[in-house]
This record gives sequence, structure tokens and C-alpha cells, in this order.
Amino acid sequence: MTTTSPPGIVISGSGIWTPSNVITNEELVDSYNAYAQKFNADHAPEIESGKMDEKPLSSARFIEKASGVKSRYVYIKEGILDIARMRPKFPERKEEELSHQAEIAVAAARKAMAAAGKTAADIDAVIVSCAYTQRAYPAIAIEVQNELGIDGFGFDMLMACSAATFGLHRAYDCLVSGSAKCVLAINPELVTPQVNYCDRDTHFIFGDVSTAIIMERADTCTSENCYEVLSTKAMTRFSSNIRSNFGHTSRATDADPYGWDKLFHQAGRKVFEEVSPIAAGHINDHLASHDLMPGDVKRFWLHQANLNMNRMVIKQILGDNVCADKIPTILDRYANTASAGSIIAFHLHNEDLQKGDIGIICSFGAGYSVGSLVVRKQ
Ligand code: CO8
Repeated sequence: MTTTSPPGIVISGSGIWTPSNVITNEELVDSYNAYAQKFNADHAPEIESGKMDEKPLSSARFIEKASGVKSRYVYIKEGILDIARMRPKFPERKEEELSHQAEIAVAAARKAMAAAGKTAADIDAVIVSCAYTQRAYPAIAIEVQNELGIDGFGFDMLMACSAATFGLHRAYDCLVSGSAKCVLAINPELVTPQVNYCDRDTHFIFGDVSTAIIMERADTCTSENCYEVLSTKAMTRFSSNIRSNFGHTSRATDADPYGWDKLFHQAGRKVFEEVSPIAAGHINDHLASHDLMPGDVKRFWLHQANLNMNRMVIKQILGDNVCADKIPTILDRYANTASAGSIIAFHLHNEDLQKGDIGIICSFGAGYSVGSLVVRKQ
């Protein structure tokens, strides 16, 4: 489904908050391997008798080759590399304190507001869209709205890898319908608590970050660097190949609320093979709806899950020998930051485009879901 723009909805500013803590592949692998070796020694009789599988070792070389990830930023490093813990250790905050997720949302939001030249008084809607919210209610968006002193309304939405683009779609709809005149859309991706650091297939994939975008009507925009949104396009198709069963019903089913299936898990190879052609087809269709050819696009700000996957998507759209400048990569430093990846790529790699240049922001992944925005530099 494509939603085409009436004249004048623009992205007028973006912002990013990056954690100060870094974990390299080497650090992560050293910790995991020490954990696995201890596990195997502790369970030697069960492994020998075939009752239990040996934990295989991880490899930094494999990680970089299979994913393109070299390191990741994490909100809290303490605990992740501790083989007696294997998860971050967040300090519990009191109800009267700002929550962890609202804090990083506000940090990115302030930067986007400054880039767009907006104050709280200019904004009348806040959307917090991400893979997880740290609680069900009150909405993180309302906490952020309160912290920033914004009137109007706020709401949270979850859409895994496509939360950022789908959040921008909702921002766009609010502006088109007139239910808001300036929207702050934020993606505080605090994902490390859901990573299974005891699983070599997935322990390397994710990092934390927070991104934000200001979207408004062109007639209120004062930013020198802005992009008209020509249209939005969304698509979903059900799949359990990327899944987390974490949720409030665990208490009622007596399931272990921290069991492996309550953490992120996936059939990574299947995802790679199934989602790449879906994403490529989606991008082609979205561009065709504007009579645009892939060659007309100056920049593809793609979801950042896997470097080889992005190369595969672009190969299906543009063929071989595509200039790296056309598809900026940030996952080598940030890893997969759930929905925020395409927004980080946009934020760090859009200022050099010239007036009239076309770009596309596109996410793809869990759901399955694909979300895109075709934009034109003003
Ligand atoms: N070290 C060494 N070997 C390893 C490791 C490791 N760390 N991990 C796996 N291997 C082994 C495998 O066990 C396998 O061994 P064998 O052949 O003996 O079975 C071998 O290496 C090859 O494994 P794969 O075929 O799985 O390797 P791939 O080349 O497919 O690479 C990837 C694995 C990197 C996972 C790849 O498949 C991939 O990235 N696929 C795409 C996945 C994707 O895009 N997922 C979307 C992520 S979800 C999202 O973006 C948002 C979700 C919500 C956020 C959740 C936050 C927690």
C-alpha cells in the first residue's frame, strides 16, 4: 500500500544518541568462549552421554565475514561480558525518576529538534516507535512528551525492525490528516537486555542507540537541510523466523519468563534468503509508483542488519558494481540496532545530497515487515 503525498510534508531534522560504551567482536567472543568452555566442563558427563549438546565456540572472523559487524555500542556494558551473568546490569530506577528508555529518547529528540530549529512549543505529537518498550504503561512517549514540555499527544508503537519507518508513516499520516502540525518520532532502541549472550548464533548481532526525526508541513519548515516525503509504502507478511515470546502472559502460563524463546531468536539464513527479494521488490515497486528507476536514486538508506544482505538487496535492484557511497553502511560500528539502523544511515549520510536528489529510507525484517519513504532533497 503506497500513500502519496499532498504537497509539502518534510523531514526537517534528525538526531542520534550513541552510547559511550563499545564492545568489539574480540571482547565479545573471548567472553562467550570462556562461558562456553566452562559450560562444557561443568556438563562434561551429560555431553559425553549425549543428553546435552556441547556449546560450540564463537569466532570474531566468522562474525565479521557473515554479518559485517565489527563492534557495537551498548547502553550498559557491565554484566554483558561477565560469564557468571551474560546480560547487562541496569540499575533499577525509582518511579519518580526518568526511565532509561525515556532518557535516551530525550537525548536524541533534543538533537533532532535543534537540527530542525524547533522548540517544544512547535511540536504537537510524539511517537516512540521501537522493538521493545521497557514497560507497557504509561507510554514512554508520554513520559518523553512531559520531559520535553510538549503539548498535544504521544503514543508508543512496536514494529521490530520496521518500527522507525512505520513510526514515520504514522507521523506522515498525522500531518496529512491535519491531526498534528509537527511530529517528533523517536526510536530509543534498548535491545541488549533481549540478546541471548549464551548463544553463539545471535550474541553478536545487536547494539543500543537512539534516533529521532522531526517531520512537519513544508510551510512551517525553517531548516536549511530538509527532505520532502514524496510517499510512504508499507508491507507485512507473517513469519516466525524472527521471534521473541517475551510478554505479560508468561506469568499466567507459568512459563519461564526468561527462557531462551523469550529472548531474540531467528532462523538467520532463512531470513536472509526470504527477506532480501521481498525488500528488493518492495523498493522497486515504491520507486516505480513515482516513475523512478533505481538508477535515479542518489542514496539508499537501508536497514542495517547484515552487510551481505544489503549487498544482495542492492544487487537485485541495481546489479553489480554499485558505488559504496550509494548505500551507506553503519552496522560495522553500530551492529544491528533494530529499527534505528536506516535512520542512523540517513542521519550520518544525507547532508551532501543536492537539491532535487532522490533518496529512499527502507527497513526490513521481523514480522516480516518492509517500510519505506521516498524523499527528495529541498
Ligand atoms: N561463530 C562461529 N560460527 C558460527 C557463529 C559464530 N558466532 N554463529 C553461527 N556459526 C555457525 C553456524 O552454527 C553454522 O554452523 P553449521 O554450518 O555447522 O551449522 C555456520 O556458522 C553457518 O551459519 P549460518 O548459515 O547461520 O551463517 P550465515 O552466513 O547465514 O550468517 C547471520 C548468520 C549473520 C545471522 C545471517 O544469517 C543473517 O544476518 N541473516 C539475516 C538476519 C536478519 O536480518 N535478521 C533480522 C534481525 S531482526 C531485526 O533486525 C530487529 C528485530 C528486533 C530486535 C531484537 C533485539 C534483541
